[in-house]
Amino acid sequence: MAWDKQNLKEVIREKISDRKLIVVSNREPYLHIYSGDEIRCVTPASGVALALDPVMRACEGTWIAHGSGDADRETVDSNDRVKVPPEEPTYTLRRVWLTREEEDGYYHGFSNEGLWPLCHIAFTRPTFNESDWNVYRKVNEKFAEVVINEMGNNSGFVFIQDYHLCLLSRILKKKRPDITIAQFWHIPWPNREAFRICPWGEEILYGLLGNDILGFHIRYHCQNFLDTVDRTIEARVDYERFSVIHEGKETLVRPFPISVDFEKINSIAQDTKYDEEIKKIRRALRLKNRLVGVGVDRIDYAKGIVERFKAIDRFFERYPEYLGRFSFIQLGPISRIHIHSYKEYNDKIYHLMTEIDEKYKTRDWQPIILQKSHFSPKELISYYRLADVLIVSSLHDGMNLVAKEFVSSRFDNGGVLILSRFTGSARELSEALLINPFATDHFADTIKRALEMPTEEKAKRMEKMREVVRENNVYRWAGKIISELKKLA
Ligand code: GDG
Repeated sequence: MAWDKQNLKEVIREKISDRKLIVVSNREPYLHIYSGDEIRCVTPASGVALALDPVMRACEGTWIAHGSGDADRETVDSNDRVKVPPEEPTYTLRRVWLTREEEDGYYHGFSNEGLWPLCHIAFTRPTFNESDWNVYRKVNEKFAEVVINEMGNNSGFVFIQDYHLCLLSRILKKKRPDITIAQFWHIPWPNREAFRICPWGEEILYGLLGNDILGFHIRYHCQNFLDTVDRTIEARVDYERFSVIHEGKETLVRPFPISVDFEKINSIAQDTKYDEEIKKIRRALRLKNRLVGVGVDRIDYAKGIVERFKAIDRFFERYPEYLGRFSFIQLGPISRIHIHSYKEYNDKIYHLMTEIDEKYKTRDWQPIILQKSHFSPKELISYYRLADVLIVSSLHDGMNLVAKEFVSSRFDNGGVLILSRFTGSARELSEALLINPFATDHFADTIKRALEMPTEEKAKRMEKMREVVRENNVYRWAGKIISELKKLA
């Protein structure tokens, strides 16, 4: 079956609409913010919100998340609830309030300074503070109380997002063994040697085993999780069924590769207004008729932006005939800037770009153009369409949606994707030019190969990748998880 928004809704109505569905995530799908004296409702550009929004609309469920907009408190009722989406209120958003200390310890601290680097093999050392861990535990308990409260006397399903809420399923199962719980882990699960350094590794594993289903993007991460459990705690790992049995309860461990809304991006990208937009960008950035490379990433060390710039430098050293003929545009919002390692990385990127620029630039040409701001999804499509080559060079990435967005927007079958082997996407997009971001010379040669690829080869590769993303779209991801959950209820 080809999945789309409509049949996802039907599957939900048929399978789970008789029971309550609660989604829990750190980030909320709708934020209220002040814009002068006015309050505006905005949606963070996240693939997860996009996939789960139709699910929530179809079953009129409840989404529980940290209320982080500065006008969020102004827009909820006395039970901290607000109906969303604003244009057609169908489901409930229940906001959880966190103090500055809670946000620091749980979000910036344990989640992003501890778990994020622990799970990404990116050679950035995790920081583990006992005080952050204690706050992380308390915040997970706080979320659990709100879930229990929202579930009331209903029986139902809970779908938890990501690494911010490792302990939630176990707390919930103790209080309400009747509810069926799934969690999706959006980042990689490392090998057991890497995981061993976490001082609270056992608690985290026990915490996750409260789930009935635990999903990762790829089978390899499932395998790593099973191995970690096998070597760390007292539990039975069943490698045949891909499951763990602990205290008589089974957790199924399954791959669900996340994706994007292919049809939506594909149809937006065909709007003729983009031809004008692309011309405008070419003029504004003085690109003339030069070949263009594009990168789109949150500024994060796991995305391998430094390695990408080094490869571009090597490319110009080796192939000076491209000086003045190729420019690389790096786009992306600054992220997690409160954290020292991110601030440092941000400075490093800027200095490296300046160094490379100084080395090669001419009066009317820059080798690397860095634009560290937030672009609208439509602006991103202009850049995807403009690119002769799109580069994703993550050192480690659960999936990487940028690669799939690029492929979805290239209805012209043009453009070449250079993709790191260490992304989940590389498993599906095997027609991309795969690279190891640490192998600078090969990476540099791959840029040359991409720029010189014959049109027919480009089209063949792109067509195949587009078929893969068209079929394995984000509605399929959500539909598969919902179908598995229903089997257990
Ligand atoms: C985690 C995992 C996994 C980027 N800049 C702008 C912008 N973006 C959008 C992209 C894309 C999204 O952000 C980034 O998605 P990724 O998949 O690349 O990465 P993470 O944020 O690290 O997400 C990752 C993902 O979860 C889903 O499971 O794939 O592996 O690390 O959609 O387009 N969007 C807008 N302006 C920007 O400037 N609007």
